[in-house]
Amino acid sequence: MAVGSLPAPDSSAGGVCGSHNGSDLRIAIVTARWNDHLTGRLLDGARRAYDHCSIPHEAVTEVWAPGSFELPLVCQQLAGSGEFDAVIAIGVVVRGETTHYDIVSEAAAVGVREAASSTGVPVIFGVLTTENEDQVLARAGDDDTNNLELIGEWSTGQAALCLSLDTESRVLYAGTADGKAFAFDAGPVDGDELTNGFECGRVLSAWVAHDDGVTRSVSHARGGCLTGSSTGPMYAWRVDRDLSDGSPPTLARKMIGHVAAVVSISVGNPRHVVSGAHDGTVRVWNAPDLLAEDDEDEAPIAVDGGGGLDDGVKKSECLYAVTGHTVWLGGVQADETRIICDGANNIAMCYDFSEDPDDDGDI
Ligand code: DLZ
Repeated sequence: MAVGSLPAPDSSAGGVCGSHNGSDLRIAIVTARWNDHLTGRLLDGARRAYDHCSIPHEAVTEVWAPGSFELPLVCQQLAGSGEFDAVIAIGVVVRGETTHYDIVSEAAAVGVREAASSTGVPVIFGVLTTENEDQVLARAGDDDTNNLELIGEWSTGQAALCLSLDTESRVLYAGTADGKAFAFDAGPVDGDELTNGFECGRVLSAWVAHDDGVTRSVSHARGGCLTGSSTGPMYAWRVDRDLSDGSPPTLARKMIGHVAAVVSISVGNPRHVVSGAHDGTVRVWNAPDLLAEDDEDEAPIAVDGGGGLDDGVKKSECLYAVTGHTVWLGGVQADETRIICDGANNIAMCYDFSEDPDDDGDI
């Protein structure tokens, strides 16, 4: 069971948000003996998850049922006993040649749901219904293959809407709902000789990237990152991971052109940046030079003054569209010769931009 991490809920906003701290919880786990070579693996995974959620082992009661068909009855009894805050049902139903599969899996699913709704105690459905055993093994591997181990947390204070991990410089970028951007130390990597000195969770830089909207997209690039706003602009920032005093990065370029939220940015092609927006438009820009060592004090390459397009930006920009539909989250990729983008209308499009005679981005 994967255990993620969310920013703490904003109590002043009146929201309701769960937590992964189970230190006060009493849990019952009911496991089907049928297919116990598989259900045992799932049970092991659940046991490992106790630790991640701070659930003391003595607060967990393990119970066995003959098969998945019997899980609901046992869950019902445990949930109705008043002794548990939550019950977990674990089973594996593999399709065979008879109709048993449909009967057992439906009985398990409906029964578990009813056990929860009739008692008001959460009963978690941990029953895998699969075509074959391989599908189970893919979801219930040994060790931590079915468990993500939580090794670090980054706090952004506000909902993080987008992330981008620079594996080379070990910086994790995040954009948040209040228009900010964060550069975090991404922590150690096994075998990485730069491991020493990396401190997972440390804020390298935090800054207001977009003061008129939310930071809707972020993409790391060599020497920094690009952020896209919910109101259309996209900015390129120089970030030096060695300047870890939290000071804001320098703005390398403003890229003004989209009129809708920039939901996706691709820097897969070193010479171009490709961005996709909520209205289905895709734009190609000349890649800004973010390598601080080239010219640390360089002024912005092109800055738009007041919402229009200045020459420097417009010249380097081309516009495409995914038939007028929202470009999906993460839905723009570009390599040396192609742009691939997909829209909310289930259409993916591929543009060839290999022919760029004067190398200025005009295709
Ligand atoms: C009988 C049966 C069959 C054929 N298949 C499964 C299965 O794939 N997974 C499972 O958990 N249980 C199976 N069972 C057993 C039934 O759940 C039940 O235990 C028996 O029918 C006895 O009531």
